[in-house]
Amino acid sequence: MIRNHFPILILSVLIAASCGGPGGHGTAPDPEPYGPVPTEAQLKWQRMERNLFLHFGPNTFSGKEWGDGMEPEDLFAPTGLDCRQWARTAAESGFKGLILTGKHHDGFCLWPNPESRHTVAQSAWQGGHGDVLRELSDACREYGLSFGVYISPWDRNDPHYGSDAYNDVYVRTLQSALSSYGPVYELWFDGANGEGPNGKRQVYDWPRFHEIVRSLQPDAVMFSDIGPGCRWCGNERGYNGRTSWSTLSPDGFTPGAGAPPKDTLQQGNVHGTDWIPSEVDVSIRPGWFWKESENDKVKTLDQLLEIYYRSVGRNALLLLNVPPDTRGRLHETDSTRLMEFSRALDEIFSEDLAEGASVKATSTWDRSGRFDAGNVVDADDDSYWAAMDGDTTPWITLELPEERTFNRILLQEYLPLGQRIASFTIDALDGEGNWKRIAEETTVGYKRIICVPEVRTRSLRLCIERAYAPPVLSRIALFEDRISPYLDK
Ligand code: FUL
Repeated sequence: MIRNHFPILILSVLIAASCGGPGGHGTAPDPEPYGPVPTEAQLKWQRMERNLFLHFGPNTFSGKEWGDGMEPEDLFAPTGLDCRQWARTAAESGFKGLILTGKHHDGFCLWPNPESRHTVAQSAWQGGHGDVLRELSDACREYGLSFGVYISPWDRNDPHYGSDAYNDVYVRTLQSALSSYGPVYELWFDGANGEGPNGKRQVYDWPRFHEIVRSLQPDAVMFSDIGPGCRWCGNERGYNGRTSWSTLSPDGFTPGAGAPPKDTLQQGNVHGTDWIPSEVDVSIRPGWFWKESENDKVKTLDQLLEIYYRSVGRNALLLLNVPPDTRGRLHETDSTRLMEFSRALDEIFSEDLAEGASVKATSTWDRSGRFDAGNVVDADDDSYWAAMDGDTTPWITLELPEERTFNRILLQEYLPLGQRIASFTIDALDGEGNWKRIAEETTVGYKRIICVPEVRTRSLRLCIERAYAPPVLSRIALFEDRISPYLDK
């Protein structure tokens, strides 16, 4: 057997020797992943970038943020529920998925959950035959959107809350919500864990909850403070850490009161054991639920753009809450703002000013051409530049076809190989031929948009100052934002 392989072995040794082997010459084995990497589902999730959150339920009608679970079921009485309007608005404004509060802390279920006596089935709405999960999941399919659901573990109505029996009830509740409405892209586990109707608190059986989700919806990304699919960004004001690792070490922590400190959630753990990227959840209004009194407090376009730069532009996914009103429609002010937001993003990011640039790097993985520096300016997410094996401080230079003006620099690491870059600088060549520092930052990740004052130049240089493995970048792009005054500070 060995003898049969001998000539092939000699041949490959000869080829490798003549090409120079790994390290910038000839062809080398493809770059290996570094550290934890995303699953296919996490990668797909991250590429969605912007999703909508919909807080809807009895609180919409009572004006409360947290219902106490004692509200009569008839309180839930939308006068003209139109989930197709939610989905149409989301699709037209560039959002890819929707997450509905199927059950908030009051325990009221927006679908006829057989485990509960506090649901749409006990209400007079649609004669007790209504089902918001059904209507929304159908609308999502119609508009090509992904459907997700929030099912609060904290339940202020369920009489079993505070005993082992509640974990069984909750598992069967998940089972009911996850088996009847088609694919679910994200399951939202809220960390709040207050008292139930009898004053007791619940010890949640997280491993069981995860297991049932995995068995029924293997591609659903599970959100909680600490994952396992994606993590909370540590605040509800709409920003991720300026340094943001998609890795986290969740061992020894629990969602809720036992979660890691807020700055850890914002920044992740540089050498975290698991791939658990950050999700930024924030409301377009002061509260999570719709209130008449907040119709004039909808966030401005500038505020939304700032949130975009501090979430998507900082290696996180943006989950923007836009709560339906008592009709069961997105309010006109909110839907108009979403359209303005989407038009502004289209305008800002429509013209990539790095197009046509000639790109050179101080090192390249090999000479196969597959990992060349030019890959950072093509439109293909799956092509990337890789620096030479062992080189963790390469530079890459962009020579533009002519002088161009921009104030946004977009970088993307090629995530299937893990997150590697820990710090970098960017310089631009000024009129006198001097390199001027325009940015000094830390992580990149899925997407990093650096917001700088206007720069006019023909040449730009990105220097990787620190990386844990040779950098792999899939994109460098330049844009001019004439709408948002936001600058990184
Ligand atoms: C929190 C909840 O207590 C709020 O009501 C809201 O659902 C927010 C998204 O998460 O933990």
